[in-house]
Amino acid sequence: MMNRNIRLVSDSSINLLSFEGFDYAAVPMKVVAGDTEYVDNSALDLPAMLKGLKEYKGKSSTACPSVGEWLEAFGDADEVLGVAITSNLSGCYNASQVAAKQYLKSHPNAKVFILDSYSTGPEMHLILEKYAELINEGLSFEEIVEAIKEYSKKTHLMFSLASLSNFAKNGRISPAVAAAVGLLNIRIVGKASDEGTLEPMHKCRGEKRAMAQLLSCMEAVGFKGGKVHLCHTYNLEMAEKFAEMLRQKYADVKLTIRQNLGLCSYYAEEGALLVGFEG
Ligand code: X90
Repeated sequence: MMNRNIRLVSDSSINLLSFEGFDYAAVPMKVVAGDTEYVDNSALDLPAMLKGLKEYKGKSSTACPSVGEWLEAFGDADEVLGVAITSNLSGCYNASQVAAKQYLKSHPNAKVFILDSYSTGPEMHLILEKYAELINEGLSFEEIVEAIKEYSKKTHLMFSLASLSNFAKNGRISPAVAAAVGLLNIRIVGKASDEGTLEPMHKCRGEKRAMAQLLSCMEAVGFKGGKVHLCHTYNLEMAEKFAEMLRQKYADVKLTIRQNLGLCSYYAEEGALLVGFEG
């Protein structure tokens, strides 16, 4: 079989800087506090970013990758397959689409497909792994695109967050929703909605209750074990406890635990647990 020149791409909200066995590039998001720009790539010093944000008194914000950064990530590949953070919370996907059009002008024989995940973080990781599987099965570009669209209907993102303050400050949830959180020891358990926005489902007192609620919400959308990716922001303890809960109930569960990178750490904030899973 002819060796295909395929590049997998994503943005840094996927929380993966490398992807074993594949030619892969992640375009970096940015977190901005005054004159300081934190670029969400392998050089980011996450503890320094969180410390800097705590000390910064002004309004911090984020920025998505530019068209040029996407183009750079496409490299010189014949086939570009990717996944981007929800277009309803970020301009990232739009930039990828503009980049795709430009890329095809300079590479008329190439093919580019970037999926709008309507989600982020560990659900995007599941999508990336599915691309890898489909490529390894030897499917054509067009077959992969169809299969990935189908697969993404079965994947989910749920989370437990201790604060929604950066979401609110940046106008990415309504003030009414934000006002309902921020109380001591209250966790919001929610999901990425079908439209790719943050949808709170429950307010829980303490992590233990949040974890029980998370699991029952997962089961309500058809979770029966299988692949799960957990991403946390300085809360390895909760991630490990939740992993143990899943293993106790579902012997066949296949879990990974990783730390959120810059963008997800900024919005999900400290203590967060994000769960990507198949329904
Ligand atoms: O373009 C930009 O500046 C980036 C904006 C990103 C906004 C959303 C980040 C979400 C990070 C937080 C927890 C899960 C929420 C899921 C909602 C789909 C992760």
